[in-house]
Amino acid sequence: MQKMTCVLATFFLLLVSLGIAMSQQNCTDGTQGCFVVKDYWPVKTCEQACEPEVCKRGWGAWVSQDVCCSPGVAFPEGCGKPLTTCWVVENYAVKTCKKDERRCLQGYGVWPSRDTCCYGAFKQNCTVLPEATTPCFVVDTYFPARLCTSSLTLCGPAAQQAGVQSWPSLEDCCSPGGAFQEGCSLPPPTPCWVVDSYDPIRSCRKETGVAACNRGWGVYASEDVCCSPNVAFPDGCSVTPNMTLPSTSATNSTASVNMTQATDSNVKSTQGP
Ligand SMILES: *[C@@H]1O[C@H](CO)[C@@H](O)[C@H](O)[C@H]1NC(C)=O
Ligand SMILES: *[C@@H]1O[C@H](CO)[C@@H](O)[C@H](O)[C@H]1NC(C)=O
Ligand SMILES: *[C@@H]1O[C@H](CO)[C@@H](O)[C@H](O)[C@H]1NC(C)=O
Ligand SMILES: *[C@@H]1O[C@H](CO)[C@@H](O)[C@H](O)[C@H]1NC(C)=O
Ligand SMILES: CC(=O)N[C@H]1CO[C@H](CO)[C@@H](O)[C@@H]1O
Repeated sequence: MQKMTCVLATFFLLLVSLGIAMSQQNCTDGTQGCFVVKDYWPVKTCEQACEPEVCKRGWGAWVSQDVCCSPGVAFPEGCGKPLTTCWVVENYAVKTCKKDERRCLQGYGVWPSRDTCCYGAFKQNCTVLPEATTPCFVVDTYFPARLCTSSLTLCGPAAQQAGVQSWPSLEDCCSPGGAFQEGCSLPPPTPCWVVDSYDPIRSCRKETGVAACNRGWGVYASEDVCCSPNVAFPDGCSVTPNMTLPSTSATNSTASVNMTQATDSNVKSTQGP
């Protein structure tokens, strides 16, 4: 019986480790490559690298994701996990917090629950304000976009006494000299485009995460913008957006891309937000 359990356990372990191995892409040379620091901020993460010059450089490269992410290896406290629910201060004057998943990657002033936000920011529970019947409009975010939002809790006399500024309409809140000197700005687009890889191919990919699109850096409104020279890369993407994976060259897995320069002169080079 014990032997049976042991065999089963071994089999299970094998399946699990196989599952873990399978979830990792092999490099083109068939190995797992190595694992290196991806991000220090706001969330500490590791990622796979395949380039021999990276894996053989003798520092900052580890054999597996688990090793790279262990406490004391790449980071003193190990890899971090991005928050999935995020609470931020709604208003400092009246001491309120609100849930806002756009801010999960902001990296500061973000808490995983209402209580941690209230006690973290104000050292006491948040104020509960009576709700108004008609909404007013208040500052939503300053960064990465200047936005107003409607509120039912920040309109009443208690909020006004605490110094909260509110406007009767979105237009009033957003017009220059309203909530912001320059007026509101456009919200970060979602989905957005971000750098997919730097090397060996410079490319951008679509990102649908609302938190990633609102992180305030390295986020572009379209693939054309992301791939234009001097936006994400000094020379632009290696492959022009419309010419990705022509079916004839897809048979070579080690695709050496023979379209090094995005030569479009009419690519819109409007800066991303
Ligand atoms: C990855 O490489 C390992 C050996 O290093 C091999 O056993 C496995 O089949 C490969 N996986 C894929 C998906 O190619
Ligand atoms: C803080 O206030 C909220 C709402 O009134 C309540 O649900 C929560 O339990 C309070 N937290 C603590 C730690 O008392
Ligand atoms: C090229 O891209 C534009 C917009 O990104 C798209 O409308 C068009 O259909 C694409 N053309 C081809 C041939 O894929
Ligand atoms: C790229 O394509 C051109 C012609 O289109 C060819 O002459 C050249 O040898 C190619 N370069 C590589 C590295 O395949
Ligand atoms: C660029 C490249 O790797 N070309 C290779 C594509 O695959 C054929 C055989 O399938 C090779 O002969 C080419 O050298």
